[in-house]
Amino acid sequence: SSLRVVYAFAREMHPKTTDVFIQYGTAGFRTKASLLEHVVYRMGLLAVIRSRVKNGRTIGMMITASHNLEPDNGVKLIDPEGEMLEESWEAIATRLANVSDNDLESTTAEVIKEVNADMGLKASVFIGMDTRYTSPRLAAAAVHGVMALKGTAKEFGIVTTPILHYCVRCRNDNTYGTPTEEGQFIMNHNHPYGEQMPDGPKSSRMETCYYEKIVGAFKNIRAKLPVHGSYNTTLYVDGANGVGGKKLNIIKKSLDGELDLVLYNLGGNGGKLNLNCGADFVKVSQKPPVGVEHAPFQRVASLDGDGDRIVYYYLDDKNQMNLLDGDKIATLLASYITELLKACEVTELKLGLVQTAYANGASTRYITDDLKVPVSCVKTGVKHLHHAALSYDIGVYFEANGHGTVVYSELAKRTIRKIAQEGEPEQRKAAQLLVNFIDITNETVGDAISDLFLVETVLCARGLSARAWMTAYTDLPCRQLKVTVQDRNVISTADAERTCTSPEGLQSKVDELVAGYKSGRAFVRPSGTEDVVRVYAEAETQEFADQLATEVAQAVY
Ligand code: 16G
Ligand code: ZN
Repeated sequence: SSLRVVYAFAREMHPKTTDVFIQYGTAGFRTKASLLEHVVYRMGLLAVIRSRVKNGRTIGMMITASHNLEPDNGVKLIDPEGEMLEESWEAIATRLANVSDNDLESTTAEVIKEVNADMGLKASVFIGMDTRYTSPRLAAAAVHGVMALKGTAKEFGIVTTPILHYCVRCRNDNTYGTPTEEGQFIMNHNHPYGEQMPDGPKSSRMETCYYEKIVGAFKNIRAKLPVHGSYNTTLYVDGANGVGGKKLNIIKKSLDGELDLVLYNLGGNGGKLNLNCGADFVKVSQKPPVGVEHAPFQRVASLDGDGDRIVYYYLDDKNQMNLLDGDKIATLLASYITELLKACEVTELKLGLVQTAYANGASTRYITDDLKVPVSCVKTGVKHLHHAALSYDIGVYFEANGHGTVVYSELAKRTIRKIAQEGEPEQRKAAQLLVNFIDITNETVGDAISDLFLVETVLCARGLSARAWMTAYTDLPCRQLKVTVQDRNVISTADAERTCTSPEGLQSKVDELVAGYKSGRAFVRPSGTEDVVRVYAEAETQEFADQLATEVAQAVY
């Protein structure tokens, strides 16, 4: 059949040239870019199958390796609601990625049968990529995979990961917005033998596109809340030489003094992607990034390479690093939402916070004792946090590394919108702010750009400088290390990765070491993205945290 010809042809173009086993991990497939072409092609096939299982709804494919260095790349699938691929499909993805070229056709047929996909349905896949030089080639492989199974591919070009998540969500739920960035170039690949996709949603439509929605809502709030106190409208940004900074450069033009963005590390001047810069570097090394000019106490927002993480920091007058990480952001947002809910006199909505084992112990104590907000701890990886956050009417989730967002239930949105229209004047005012706050939020996934505008909103509303924000609570000094072992999978964990269940004896050793330190806490977990074991420790002083981390690392080794 014609399908068979296209399929064989496309496969020839993206043959499997390596026998290295690859696994769909916490954030999809991620490895050296040179090992990925056949994987991405096959994920194109899988995206079509997934779309058909979801009744033709749109699936997303993002080509990125996030905060990893330039030689790496990766691919992950996005489900119709804009969420991460359903976990039960990860094994299918892994299987399809690893079969030989000879077995690819039969395995694909098996998968189609197993998941009961109706291959007569149309299928739609949105494809986006980060700024890596290997990304266009991989995006092309994705398109070929999609077309081989008669799906329709729409290429978004270079976008942040969260923008693609947002567009997928909008395509499947047009009440959320229009699935485009503003004025961007979109290429449609309608399969010659397949059903033509009805013209995609047009950017000329009245609904708000990504930038308009976020920036519009931000400006709305600014118009209601004047700048005051120690808040300063200048914000420095470390773009990690990736896509996030580039997008902020577009947004910058539509801001009229509400926020003065000073952008660094936009990828020019030989700046290398994520190299000694970006959110992950800043958080893990606790050092300022290269490529950014610093002024004492000037707040800086540091993004990661694909724009789904953000941390803030400032250097003080002694050039000391003061980090405002995901925990600080989560507590800032949660406390502001709580304040607005109180002003709305809403008591029926339950707000909760979700963290991982990496959350600083001081933040967890602050949330419980001072904010008096319920807090839960889940395994590392956005999908786990996102899922747990959905159990609250308003769920705030953040990893300490700066990945997070807020999710609002339909009930929460309905309740708040109603008060914004019908409440008493004071209630109405607070509810209207909340409505705008919700619109700034990208609820599909953590989004550095959306988070940046949320943080700036709260700081401005409260008249806070970064220094004042810092005083909410004092972080316990902490240290992260990685240990290379022969097989990281010999380590298994329970209790949201806070306890090692194997190898035998390791946890009691860790307990013993921790007991020797005041305010000590430590855990060991196998990485989901790299072939290493990670160690985290915190203690009363930096020296003790470093020492504890080293001792625990030795126990692993
Ligand atoms: C991925 C995850 C991130 C997690 C990190 C942990 C997503 C989108 N990203 O980057 O949330 O913190 O992996 O990496 O889920 P690790 O398992 O190597 O420590
Ligand atoms: Zn990222």
